Amino acid sequence: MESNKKTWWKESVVYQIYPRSFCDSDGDGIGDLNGITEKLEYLKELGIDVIWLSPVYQSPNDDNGYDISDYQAIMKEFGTMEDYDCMLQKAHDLGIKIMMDLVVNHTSDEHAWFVESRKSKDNPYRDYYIWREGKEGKEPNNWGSCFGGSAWKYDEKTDMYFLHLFSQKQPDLNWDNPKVRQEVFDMMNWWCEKGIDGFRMDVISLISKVAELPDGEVGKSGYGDYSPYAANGPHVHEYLQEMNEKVLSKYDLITVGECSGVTVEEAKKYASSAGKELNMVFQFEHMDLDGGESFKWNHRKIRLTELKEVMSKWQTQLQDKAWNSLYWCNHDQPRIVSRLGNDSERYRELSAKMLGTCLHMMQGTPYVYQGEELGMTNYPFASPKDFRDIESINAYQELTEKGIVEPEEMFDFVSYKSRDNSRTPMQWDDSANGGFTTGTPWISVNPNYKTINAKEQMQREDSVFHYYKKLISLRKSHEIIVYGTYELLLPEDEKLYAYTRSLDNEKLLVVCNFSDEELKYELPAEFCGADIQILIANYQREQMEKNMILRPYEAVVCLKAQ
Ligand code: TEU
Repeated sequence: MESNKKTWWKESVVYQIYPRSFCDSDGDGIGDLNGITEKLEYLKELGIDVIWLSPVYQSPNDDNGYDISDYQAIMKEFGTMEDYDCMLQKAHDLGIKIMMDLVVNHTSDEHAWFVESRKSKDNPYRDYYIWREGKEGKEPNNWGSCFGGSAWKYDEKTDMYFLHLFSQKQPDLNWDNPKVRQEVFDMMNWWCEKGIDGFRMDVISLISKVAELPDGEVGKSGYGDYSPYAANGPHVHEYLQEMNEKVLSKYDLITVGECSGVTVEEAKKYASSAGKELNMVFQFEHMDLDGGESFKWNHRKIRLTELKEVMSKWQTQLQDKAWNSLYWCNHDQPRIVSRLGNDSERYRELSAKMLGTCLHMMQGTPYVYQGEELGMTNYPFASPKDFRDIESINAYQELTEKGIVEPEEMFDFVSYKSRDNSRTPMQWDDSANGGFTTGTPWISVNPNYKTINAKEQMQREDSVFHYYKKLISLRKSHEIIVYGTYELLLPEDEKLYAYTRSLDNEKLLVVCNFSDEELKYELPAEFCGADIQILIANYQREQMEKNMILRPYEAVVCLKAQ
């Protein structure tokens, strides 16, 4: 059956690198390509198959590289194209594939296309972007941008506005223009010819907007919501099928589309097993569970029952129809051990391992974000001046100035959810700056690097690092972890996440205690026999018992071969 087809990208584990914060080889305080090359052996040791590289292209860095001014050049701070080629070659020599970040919903306003586009109404590049006349001296519609304020910017030169769903320096490309699509496809082919192995597609669900650009429902910020008219828009599948035909289908690639606002039904189209668009999507439903009235800004904790419901929906409804991606972390999310686990000294490692277990035993392609394999934590921000991220800075300013949230409370919210939490430098060892740089880091290193760092964890058998290494290798030795069918147990339990996976004559049981309490757990009868093998556990555990006591944040996985 086509839908159950076995492929390498279903069996792979992906590791995301945020180059700015990974490893600095030249002491300028900013991570770079040579730094990545130096650390490839570390990743080999961890056992990952693919690196997703956040953008390394030329960029004025309004949004740390997600604002690209030249898709075929390397950002100066990161090195040169020769450095890139070296990194790619060495990765390939080690058997590691490279997945590039493709940011084509928008460019930088410093991209040559936009520089031309804004010159005049009849410039050949005018229609590369989305320009509109104002309405009665105001913006063309009420849409708010993701990073605060209006999604429109007035341009005096031609007395018109351009659309930017993200920052003012990230104008949206007009995908309805066939020339834009062709330019993007040519650029993608150029990278493929270089030998790269895949693409992670930034906000690809937003590329097709409803032509009339209608006003959206007004939220707390005072701006209208663009998503009903831009997310999973009218031609998105058509454009991706064209991309598949003109680029993707010609190479053996791994592709994942970042799809904010994607539903299971939409995902079945983007990532259908028929293979006409992408391999998989990043959905946001589990990450949005602790969202609130003012977007993501609050310190609500995710309820386990809700999390189980969402995860299980994706696991069961994509079965045989499409393929899942699995992630807790990326460069836009706070650290998972501080969010869903417990980052106290006592429970940090246990809960980090438990969370890794819960995710890595599911069906889909797992993504590990740099430092997740060490159980890295959120950053202890001391003042709003510590924020570096455009989203955090703008949100703090806008919501406090408008009196929507009190400054003290907003500081708490942003500290908890800021994207900067994941962007603090990778903690390599206990030397100055965690071994990330010999210079001054562009963003402060988390002071806990003296105890939480790669060097210490590589030397210690019971570390989070070694646990992740084992999770990754189990996936290689047990097909059931990749392909087994998922079934949730005890959906109403507020503290325990238990599920099974089944494949042919095998069955896997995954039990995770999400609380700091001891829990009683009655083992399903079929896992009570003597033939049960424990595959991995985060505490010492010799055997499964009928009446189990699960210790705080305990995780255990066992296998029954019939
Ligand atoms: O993120 C898109 C996206 O959905 C984010 O706006 C997300 O909602 C937000 O970061 C959560 O706080 C992608 C990139 O991953 C992000 O880093 C970029 O800033 C953004 O696109 C614009 O390119």
